[in-house]
Amino acid sequence: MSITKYQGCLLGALIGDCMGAPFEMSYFGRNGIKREIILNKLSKTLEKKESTFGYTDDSAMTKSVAHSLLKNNGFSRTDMARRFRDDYIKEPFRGYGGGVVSIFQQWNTKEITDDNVYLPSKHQFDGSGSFGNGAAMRVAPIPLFAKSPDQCIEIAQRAAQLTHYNKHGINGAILQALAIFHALQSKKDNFKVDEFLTYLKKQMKTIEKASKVKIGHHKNENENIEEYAKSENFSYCSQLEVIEKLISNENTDLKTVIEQIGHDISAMTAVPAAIISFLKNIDNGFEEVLYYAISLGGDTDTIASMACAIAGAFYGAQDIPKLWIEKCEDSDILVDMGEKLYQVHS
Ligand code: R7I
Ligand code: MG
Ligand code: MG
Ligand code: MG
Repeated sequence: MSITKYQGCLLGALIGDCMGAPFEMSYFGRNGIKREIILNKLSKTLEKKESTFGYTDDSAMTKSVAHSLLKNNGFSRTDMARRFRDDYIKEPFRGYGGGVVSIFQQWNTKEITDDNVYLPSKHQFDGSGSFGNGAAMRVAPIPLFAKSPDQCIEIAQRAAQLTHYNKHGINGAILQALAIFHALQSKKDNFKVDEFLTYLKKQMKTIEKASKVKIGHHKNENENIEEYAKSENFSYCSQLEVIEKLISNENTDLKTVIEQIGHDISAMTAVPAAIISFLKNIDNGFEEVLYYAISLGGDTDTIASMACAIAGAFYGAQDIPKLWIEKCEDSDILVDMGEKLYQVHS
């Protein structure tokens, strides 16, 4: 594996977040966002010398995960939690999810220990845990650090549970981690979409066999987040089957993808939306993955971040436009972290 795949993955996560954020939630329609609108809005920042794209919670937490893994040479639940909390306190304006902030506040009332660190996340949403996409959105450094799929699954699960104790919140993070792990190992010239999906389905089948999930009936201010009710019967395996079906027809339009997969702040819709954005554009390159992910609308920063993290791990940093990298806040830090995560394996 080359270093540029590691750097490409983290740069992808950053760029998707930074360039997707200007569209987040503003176009929640079921028809997606038109390409001209996306190009037009992005070009304003890309063309103006002094303008840059700032990142949101997605990248803030991705950086915390990477720092923590590198510093501890592995997963430390207390260290990662402290970094999440401290980074939030330093920069609370990054657009964090509505529920997760209360976990940071609880961690701030007493010392975080091995015994108490998981308590706040277990109590979220009336004890059902959060199924927001926040554990998946920050997972990219884990598959870069892991030496095997099993280690990747194990760390993704424990890291997710710090804030998302819901089965779907956790399993969404595992699925995103495995998609990156597989993309990192893959070669551009012999990648097979069906093998990728078969691999993910096989892994998720085992993982999803675990305990039943309870869904809390938390009232949402945003009425457009419509997918939650479906979640009693939900499985990632069935989402992967829908992806397989949608991919097999070249003419599948945006509206159908949005209707059948979803695009909101739940892990259940956002992770599959990211995976289909990558797969549908596998022959078109990194830039097209970003445009497609944004065009789905909804939770654009997170879907684009996750799609581009997979794409960056697949293509490598050399396939990402230099200007895009330069325009995104702290891209030099992500490049450096990619190098350090690469060195873990040498
Ligand atoms: O998952 P999380 O970190 O949010 C990430 C999202 C990304 O789009 C970021 O870009 C940022 O904008 O936020 O934060 P959580 O607060 O755990 O979950 C996000 C939202 O999902 C919550 O505020 C709830 O609206 C919803 N949600 C639930 N609703 C009902 N019942 C999560 N879990 C539940 C639930 O069990
Ligand atoms: Mg965000
Ligand atoms: Mg947000
Ligand atoms: Mg988001």
